[in-house]
Amino acid sequence: MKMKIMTLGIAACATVANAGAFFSEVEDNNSIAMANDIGSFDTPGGSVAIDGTITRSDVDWFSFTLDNTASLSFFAAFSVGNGDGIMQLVTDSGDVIAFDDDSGVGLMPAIQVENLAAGTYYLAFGGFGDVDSTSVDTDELADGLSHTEDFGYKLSIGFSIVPAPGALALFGMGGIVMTRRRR
Ligand SMILES: [Ca+2]
Ligand SMILES: [Ca+2]
Ligand SMILES: [Ca+2]
Ligand SMILES: [Ca+2]
Repeated sequence: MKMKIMTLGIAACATVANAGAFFSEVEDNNSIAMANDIGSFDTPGGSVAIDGTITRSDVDWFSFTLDNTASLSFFAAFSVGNGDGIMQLVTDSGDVIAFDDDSGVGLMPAIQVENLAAGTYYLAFGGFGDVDSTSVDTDELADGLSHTEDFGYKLSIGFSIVPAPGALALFGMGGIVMTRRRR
């Protein structure tokens, strides 16, 4: 059953345009100031697969920039074993806009956001007990403290970015080129 869900997650990654990039976390990334930058994303979007480890009192922060509004953004974690992860999505100004505990596979978190505006964001991946759902109201940031989880994880991140109206002409030209190639 778990394998089936994982397959679905990978299929979801594949629907995001651009070949996926791979990234291994680099410690110390235990605060927003020390976040690992996973890059900028523009039309048509892209995906990143992250390899990481959560140890006792550890939290991993990642940053990314959207050059245009992402119609759909997803963040999903996978782990072997019984690790219990949590995830937080934070704006550049420190506003916690999403938290999840167990929406993913097993006790792993998953977050899906529609219409995420252009800008820089921070994603925290940590252990259960660090922060909870009240952080969306209090803006308490994950700091690694008050959790004893210890597990390896893979984090799947994807963005689907629809061209802005001004870019539609260019998009049309791309379509003509493709038609010619088929002939
Ligand atoms: Ca780590
Ligand atoms: Ca860390
Ligand atoms: Ca969890
Ligand atoms: Ca904490």
